[in-house]
Amino acid sequence: MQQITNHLPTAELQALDAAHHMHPFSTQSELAAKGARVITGASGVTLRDSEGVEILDAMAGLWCVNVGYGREELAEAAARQMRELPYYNTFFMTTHVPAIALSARLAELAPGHLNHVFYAGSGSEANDTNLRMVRTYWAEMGKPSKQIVISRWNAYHGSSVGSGSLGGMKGMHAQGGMPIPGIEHIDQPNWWAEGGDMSPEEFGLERARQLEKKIDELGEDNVAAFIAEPVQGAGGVIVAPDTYWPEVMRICRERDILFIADEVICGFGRTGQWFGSQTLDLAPDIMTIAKGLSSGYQPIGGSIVSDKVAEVIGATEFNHGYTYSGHPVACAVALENLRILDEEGIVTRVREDTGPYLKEKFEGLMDHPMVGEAKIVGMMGSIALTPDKAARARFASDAGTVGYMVRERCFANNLIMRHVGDRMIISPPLVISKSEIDTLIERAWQSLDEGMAAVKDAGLWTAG
Ligand code: PXG
Repeated sequence: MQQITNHLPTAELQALDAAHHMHPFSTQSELAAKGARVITGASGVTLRDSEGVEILDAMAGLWCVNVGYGREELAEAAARQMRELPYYNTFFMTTHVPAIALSARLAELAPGHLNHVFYAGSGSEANDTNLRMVRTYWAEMGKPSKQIVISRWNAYHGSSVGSGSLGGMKGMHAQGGMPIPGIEHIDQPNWWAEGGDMSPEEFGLERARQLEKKIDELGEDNVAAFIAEPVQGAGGVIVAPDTYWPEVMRICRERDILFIADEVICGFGRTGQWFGSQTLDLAPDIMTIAKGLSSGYQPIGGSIVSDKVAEVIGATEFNHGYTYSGHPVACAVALENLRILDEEGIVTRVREDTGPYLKEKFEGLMDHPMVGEAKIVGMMGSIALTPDKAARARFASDAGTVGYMVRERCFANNLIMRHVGDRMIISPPLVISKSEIDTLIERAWQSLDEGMAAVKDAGLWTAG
């Protein structure tokens, strides 16, 4: 068998990758022709590729490496736990110390009434758990007709059949028989793109009241829950107008439906508090967690469940669980990650120091002629690209054409900044320093300049 190491030439690694590795959310033939970028190492906020190039990772991997790359303590925690107890399950009346300790710590960190954790291996699995849990809750409450879950278009809740159905990505729904029955979608609170002549405040109320209308249309007796990300992440970092969430909370309360806050991106300091629900003053019955829970060092997700729901679910046998629910190594790493976030004051620093600094610099991108709006909460932000700021115009080309061109310039300038359609998004490691923030903004500005020139050269600088 061939030894495959970092020392092979990049082209050889790329050829092997294209021949045998099927990539998520990719067009394999395109990737094979172009060659994937091979990442070989990382430290802090910086990635290194197989050509020795250093790249500022303003996406924290996939929104998850909150404490940054290269933390020895996390490697140690994993090694220690692997030696002591590499695996045991939490089925059949057994438990182990890492799962106990992590659950107790999460109950301390989560808002008051959320004290119970059901583990999964990922955010997708956790949302599958949630779908079954809220339906089981209402069945056990003697209201078995309350089965429908309402979500939002353009939401991302995962890629399994259940969680992908909960999500509102039409491109995903077009493949493989999604959405499954019993899931309904309402519009997202994206004022810049969809607000028309309404003020942001009016628009926020209009979008929130779509939830009320949808519940009325379906009948309150048929609706189990509403699921939403506090700040929509993969949908383009969409921050709702201030009027939106208080109205949504009123509706959930009055209509007696459960609220699931998907904190997979917003959790663990991303918004400047432990959870996005705290930043936005939400009252979830269940929170979905993953990503920043372990800073991505181990695959782990879960649901933090309220006393109210846990009591009802706990009275019956919940026929659900995964081999890796509460995996001891993942739990040990997550616990150590939470210690680092806490003891090093990382969450507080995002809220009080580096977050406000990033906000000021990031909002400065509004001075660029191609940027129509800049939105940022803690350390997740987005800018809308436009050929005409005053009109909040979109480009005439297919959504994503211009965004992709700017992203290519970011790549060339050693900055990982993604595009979602024609919005550019960032979500850097929470440990990013002020001077690294300066570098991020400089590279972003340069990429916008170059991207704008490329768009004009291609004859695409027209409003649609
Ligand atoms: N909920 C939210 C809010 C997410 O962002 C999931 C659930 C699913 O988690 P897992 O661990 O199953 O991936 C996510 C994941 C992107 C991108 O392109 C975002 C995610 C995953 C993959 C790509 O921004 N978010």
